[in-house]
Amino acid sequence: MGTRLADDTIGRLPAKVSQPGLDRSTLTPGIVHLGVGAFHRAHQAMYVDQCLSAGQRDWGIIAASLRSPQTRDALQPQDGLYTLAVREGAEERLHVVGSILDLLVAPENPAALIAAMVDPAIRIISLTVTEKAYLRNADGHLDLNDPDIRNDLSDPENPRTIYGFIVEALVRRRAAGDAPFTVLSCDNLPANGKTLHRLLTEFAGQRSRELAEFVAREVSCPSTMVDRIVPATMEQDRARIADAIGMTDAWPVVTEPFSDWVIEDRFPQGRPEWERFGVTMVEDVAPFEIRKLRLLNGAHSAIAYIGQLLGLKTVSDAMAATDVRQFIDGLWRELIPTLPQDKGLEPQLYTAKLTARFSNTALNHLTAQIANDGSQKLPQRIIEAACERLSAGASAEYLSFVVAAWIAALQARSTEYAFSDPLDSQLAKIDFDASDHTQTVEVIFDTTGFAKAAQERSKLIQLVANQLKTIQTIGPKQALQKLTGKA
Ligand code: CS2
Repeated sequence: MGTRLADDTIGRLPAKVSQPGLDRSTLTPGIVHLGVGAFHRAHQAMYVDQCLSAGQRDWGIIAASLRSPQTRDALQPQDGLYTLAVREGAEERLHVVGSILDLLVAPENPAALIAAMVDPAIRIISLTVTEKAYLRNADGHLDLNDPDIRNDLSDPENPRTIYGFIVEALVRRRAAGDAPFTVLSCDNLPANGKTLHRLLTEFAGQRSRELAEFVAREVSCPSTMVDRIVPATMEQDRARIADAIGMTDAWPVVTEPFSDWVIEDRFPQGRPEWERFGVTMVEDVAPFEIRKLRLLNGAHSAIAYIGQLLGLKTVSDAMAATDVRQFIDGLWRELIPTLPQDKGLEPQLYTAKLTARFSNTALNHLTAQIANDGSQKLPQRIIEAACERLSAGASAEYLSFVVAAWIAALQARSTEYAFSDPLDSQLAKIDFDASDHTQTVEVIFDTTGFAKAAQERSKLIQLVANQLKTIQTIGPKQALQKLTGKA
């Protein structure tokens, strides 16, 4: 084994690799982060790294995984250090991030994670756990039938879910006379803070009414819009980065130059001075969030499912295909009028930038990666906008095509699933080959809860069924051309 990135080797990094300008032994934790995936490490951990380097030394991160030990195993021997590779075209800028001070693996030792969260020095619990970890049922409420939620209610000292950990830590802080931490969801959910606050309150209400009232009243959950494209790290990235830094890094992270973070400024226990490093602190994040969820994430999902159907491996491959590119322009034409007006959102400028970001060939962002968890993503990215348009008497051809492409891509998956969905076991029971497309789509809407309470539900089902029929009859490429040819 050659040299490995760590505190005692960091001094040997070549000058072209930037690194935290600080003595890490003087840092103390102020944040516990749940979900230590690549996204957290390319985004929030980078902003905190800048704050620490600027002397805000008490905001270090204790990063916990709620599932696998992989990240801890890779980063603990490196003292939490890792390389962030910012790539565009032939250019790659390397920076070693030093804001993660410790790593925990919740299933191995839930008590250690609770203890970390109870420490009064911790003032923020942040989360990137993906949509599915919010464990909502088809009605959008907390899924009380979920076995992990049931576990957390019957055995609060050994939780498994975000709710179990957060609420147990809040109970203990309260008993010790310590103020609650702020809970900051950094996931792509609509009104993520508000939604998390409601679900936390529902969970607490299962323990006692009084606890629910306490959570509702005392726990601040600011909403936030997070934006940075972070593909999964590949073997070739590890090899290239090791070469460039002259030592091994078991888990570097690759990302794009663009990064954006808009946060509602409600942190009763304080926060890092993020605004010094390009973060926008606002009163209401909703307009920024809806623009991003629909224009960026909605287009991403479209590219993912169409890409899967057409055998296009990466987002930039898809953007280079004229039909797909035209489709995305058409999708944006449907989505833009659904955004709040007069908020300075500049959707034309925004989509022009997205076109450039999606076309970044250095990212190798796999369509299969984005295709995961469609049942959790499509409501806020596509379905809600489709219903709004239908209710206003407008067309929703592109939007309904995305849902049909998802269904067709689910059907086209081989047994070794290229992508997965938390509802896979229920989706597997559906007969995708049934001749009655409307019925198939209806069952899928029932299973996922899509458009459950919307008046436009049956209209949308009909549109999706028509698109699905076209895709199945003439093939995805022709179906796409038929649609974009009309525009
Ligand atoms: C993507 C997002 O995988 C996905 O669902 O749409 O992870 C996307 O890359 C980020 O939200 C960009 O900020």
